[in-house]
Amino acid sequence: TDDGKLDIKNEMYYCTGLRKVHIEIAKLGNLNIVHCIWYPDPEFDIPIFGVDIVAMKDTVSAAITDISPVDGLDHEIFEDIEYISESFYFPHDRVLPEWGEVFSPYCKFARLKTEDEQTKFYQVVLEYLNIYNKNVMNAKHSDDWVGTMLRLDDQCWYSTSQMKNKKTKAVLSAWFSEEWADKYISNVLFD
Ligand code: BLA
Repeated sequence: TDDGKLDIKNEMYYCTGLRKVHIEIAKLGNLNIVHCIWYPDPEFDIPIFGVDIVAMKDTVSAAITDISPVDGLDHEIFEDIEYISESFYFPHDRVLPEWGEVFSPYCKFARLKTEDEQTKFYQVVLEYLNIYNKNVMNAKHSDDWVGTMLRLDDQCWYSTSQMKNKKTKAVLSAWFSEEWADKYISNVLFD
């Protein structure tokens, strides 16, 4: 809007191995939000990459990043990020809600109070992304339809779990109709 209270930008891409690369930058009143999910093509053995940052003025109340499994944790990528995960410590770690069991054990979820903590979060995202990108580059198309079905199933589970986060809808329906918010959540954010 012209008064600068509401601003939502969406970018979407795709490439071999990824069916949807989505980044959203939103300003909803006092809230600044970065929402980002990279959804794999289930015919490739690639997990889901995600970041969410929710900030009010200078404080980041929620910063979360993860490489989330689509067919269990038995994938070489998790060996690589375990090492990275252990090298980052956030002083104001937050506890995941129950639906957060979709995330991997290497999910980082924290409140960021200082610029130092923000820089560290930026670094962990970058390191996760470097590993993730290598995995996408090297991934081969799989003819194993059973594996494809399992990975598709877990992508659905990821999205339905994310939809259990009442905070997403609460924020959107403060600015849009409930019907619009529901459609946006199920078609754009977590399809
Ligand atoms: C939390 N998500 C939140 C919060 C808000 C939103 C307002 C509460 C902040 C807080 O607890 O401090 C809202 N997030 C949004 C909105 C959009 C958004 C409106 O992206 C988009 C328009 N959420 C995601 C993704 C992840 C995610 C991609 O969209 C993870 C990869 C996670 N958000 C997530 C989690 C919480 C959260 C785990 C905390 C929920 C809780 O503590 O109950």
